[in-house]
Amino acid sequence: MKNIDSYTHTRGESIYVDDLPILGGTLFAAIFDAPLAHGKITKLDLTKAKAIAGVKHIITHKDIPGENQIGGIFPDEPALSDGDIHFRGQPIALVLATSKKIAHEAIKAIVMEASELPVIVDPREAAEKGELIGPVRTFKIGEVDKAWEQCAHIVEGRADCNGQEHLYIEGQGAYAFPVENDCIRVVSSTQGPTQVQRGIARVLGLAMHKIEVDVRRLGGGFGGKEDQATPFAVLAALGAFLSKKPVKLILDREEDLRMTGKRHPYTSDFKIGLDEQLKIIAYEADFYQNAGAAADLSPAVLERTLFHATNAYFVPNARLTARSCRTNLPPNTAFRGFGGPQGKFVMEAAITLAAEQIGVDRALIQKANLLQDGDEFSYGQIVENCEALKTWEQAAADFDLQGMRDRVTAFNAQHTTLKKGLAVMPICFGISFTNTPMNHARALVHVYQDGSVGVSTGAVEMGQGVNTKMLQIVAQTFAIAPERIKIETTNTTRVANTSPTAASAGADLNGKALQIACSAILLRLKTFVQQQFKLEQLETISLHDEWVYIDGQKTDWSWQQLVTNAFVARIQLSEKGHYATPRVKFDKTTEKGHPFAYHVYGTAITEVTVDCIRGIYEFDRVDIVHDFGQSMNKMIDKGQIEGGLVQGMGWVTMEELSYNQEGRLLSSALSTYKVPDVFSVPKVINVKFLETNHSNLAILKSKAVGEPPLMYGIGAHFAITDAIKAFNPNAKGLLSTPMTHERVLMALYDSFEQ
Ligand code: MTE
Ligand code: LUZ
Ligand code: MOS
Repeated sequence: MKNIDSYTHTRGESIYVDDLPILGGTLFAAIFDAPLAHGKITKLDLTKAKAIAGVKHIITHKDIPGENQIGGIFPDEPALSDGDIHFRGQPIALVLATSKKIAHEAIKAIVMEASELPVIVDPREAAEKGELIGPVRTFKIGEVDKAWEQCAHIVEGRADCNGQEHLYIEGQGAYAFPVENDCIRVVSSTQGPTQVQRGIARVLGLAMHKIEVDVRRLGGGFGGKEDQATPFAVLAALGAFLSKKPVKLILDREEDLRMTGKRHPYTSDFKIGLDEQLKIIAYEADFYQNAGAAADLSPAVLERTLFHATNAYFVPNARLTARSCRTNLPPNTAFRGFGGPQGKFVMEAAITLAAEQIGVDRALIQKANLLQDGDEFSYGQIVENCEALKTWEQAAADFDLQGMRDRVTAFNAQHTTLKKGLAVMPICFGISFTNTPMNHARALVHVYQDGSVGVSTGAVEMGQGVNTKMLQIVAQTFAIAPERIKIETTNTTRVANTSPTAASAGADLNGKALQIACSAILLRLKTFVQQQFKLEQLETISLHDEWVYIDGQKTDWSWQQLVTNAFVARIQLSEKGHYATPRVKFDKTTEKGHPFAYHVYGTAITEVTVDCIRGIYEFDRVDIVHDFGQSMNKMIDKGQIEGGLVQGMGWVTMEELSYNQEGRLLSSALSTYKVPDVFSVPKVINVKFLETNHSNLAILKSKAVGEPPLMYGIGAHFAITDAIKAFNPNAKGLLSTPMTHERVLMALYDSFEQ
């Protein structure tokens, strides 16, 4: 089945926040944001700005009727600065004007003076100064201190990861409408409608039921709108509440780049020990997360770094320590993988360094240590239904890994200035919010008297196809045509208390709730048929292709007839469903538990050709075997693999997020921040479906697919460094991302001897 949005997308008819018809009286908002990274405001003069014709209001923290606070995990982030500045781009004042242009003119007319304080941008410096957010977390398994004695090989090193800009096509934005009795209705580009509702209620000092949040779809979120859509929706709502007019706030690209947080950069130290058989015996890692100026989701991201720090490998003795470090950058936030990629990268770096020192192919170490059923993760969960080795072996066989390696070696022997590199990248990603209480969802189904169906869930469509999957669940349960089903907007008055659509769990959680609701209606309808046809057993009734069957025989009741008759018989045709993931639990005091419903596995093989004169490279191919379970939509799921892969490749290759020592974003436009385009994606991407049929907690056994493929992209880094080593065995600095052309060129000629 096609993505149900494909028709309106390709015709340009899909509606985003900025496409909503403008209501009369609407005011346009713009944010005056901090021009320095750390300091105290000594003067804020709004007179000149207020005098501009068309400027209606300028709102500061003093105008906030409720609490000036938008922090989620910790209350450490004001909606508007109360005098202290902690990062460049921090919102200070909100201008409301009759046009966006006038609002931006007014921003320039605001006069501010501030005393400057020292700026920290480096997480290690922050840690030294005690600038930590939340507790230091440590996951432990085995006895790492004793285990070093059993190791034949021990290597130590440092690996750094850069941040990453989300670059959703639709920027942050919201449109807020005042409603009678001090209520607010907001259309927001958010992954978390309830987060937005709660944030607005808090800042306006209102009960949550006074706030309605509505989401049609997002032009991409990638985690960037899990928490960080909230501040902008809050500001729009604040404007609407105070002005009693509709208020529209849409960030321009450069504002969005400057004001919002990104993937967390990390710097990490590692030590790994292996025995003669290349088994990993011990692993120690210390992660320093660059959290930016406020907690946002950083503590949760930090936790997931620890969960995934050993990637798809069994490590019997490990000590993994992570600190969230407060710096003067915009608060960093969720980004596809949610700290997992940063954890996995360090493990891959450690294996690479070990392979180099021992003098073996790194793939030998990787394969020798893949997880197997019965192994234990550092957090206490036991490995079940493991597909690590299966995806590896199928990838190696189907794509002829040995043949590829031989061709690369032969190519490198024949060429001096062109070198090829190869890397295998296995992944293992846990599905569930690691914060157990978030793992539940609701759905609401109305069957209308003409047999058509309206569906609401807590899932937010952001391009990942979750609405199509929701529709498939309804179509399958009722055995009716897709045309009969409409997926409504995600709205807090229809489905309350939603978790954000995140952690790749949107389809599982909301799909299961939806299945429960649909099954209840179906049972009611079947019971009605049983009574009408005077049947002994309910089990003899089934629905196929819009018809009711009894004992396999078609009746003269169509779906539509059934619904109409049931309605006349006063049968309830609406239902809600609630689903809470069973089994999951995690105890933060012991750092042990069973946090994930299940894990997703896969293996990617990446081949690259590096031009060793210029430092540029091309990806010849990426071959993937991915564990989909029983994919419920192969086209959508394949798209998720391709998109995730390329996004991950961008992170480790060309996307260079750059802040200077004053905390100013240097890569502040798309002329200086490069993302993969049609010329830089791999020339060939093969995706093979490993189909498994375990009973698991995935919706219709179709495993979550959103985030895991991003981590295949890490293979691009190690394919490039493999090629560099073929040209210059002395090359250094290969354990940090991103491998931009400049950095490749420098590595190629680093201590170059020939
Ligand atoms: N795919 C598209 N096209 N756009 C997105 O914004 N977000 C990713 C992933 N795939 C995203 C995407 C992220 S970060 C997550 S958590 C999942 O989709 C969320 O959706 P799901 O839970 O329905 O998989
Ligand atoms: N968000 C969150 C996430 O709040 N908790 C998680 O565990 C998570 N994992 C991935 C992405 N977003
Ligand atoms: Mo995705 S980072 O869980 O929004």
